Amino acid sequence: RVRVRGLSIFRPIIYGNTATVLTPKERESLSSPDHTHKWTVAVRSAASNPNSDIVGGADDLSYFIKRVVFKLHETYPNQSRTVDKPPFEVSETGWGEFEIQIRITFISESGEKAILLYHHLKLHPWNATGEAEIPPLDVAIKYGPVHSWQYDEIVFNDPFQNFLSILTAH
Ligand code: SLL
Repeated sequence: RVRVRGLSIFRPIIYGNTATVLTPKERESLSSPDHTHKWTVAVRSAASNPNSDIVGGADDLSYFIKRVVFKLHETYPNQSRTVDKPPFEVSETGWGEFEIQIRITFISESGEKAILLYHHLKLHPWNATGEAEIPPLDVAIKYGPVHSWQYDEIVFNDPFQNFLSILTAH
């Protein structure tokens, strides 16, 4: 296997979460009555796909990502959630914010080590004063969904020739 020395190639991603307050009906249907929010944590492409009407996020990362493992808070059953195909995301309900560990494993052709990202699951809206005060649920509902996303670039230095071909062919 031949490396292309001196070359760097990157793929833009976004990772983070959206969260919504559960409606009283939704709370009733749960086995955990203390849960207040539903949320989705995800890793998506930040590149827009020219073949799609949807800009950003519509792109499939599985041509170079083999697996994403989301490690949730220990209060969750099956704390480590493995996702082997897109969309690389986990949806859950809960009551609290916590740090999510995101491990991204690349296709074997890459010869690359897995990378670790950390995302603070955000449930509560930021207020204008920047105070970390949790609003009452009826107020939070009026704010609407909370979005917390980060842009990042996965950089591959001196990539293997065949991995480079896979990346650029896409
Ligand atoms: C906090 N340090 O105290 C954080 C921990 C844990 C959140 C938050 C659900 C667990 C379940 C859940 O929301 N855990 O499945 O019951 O705020």
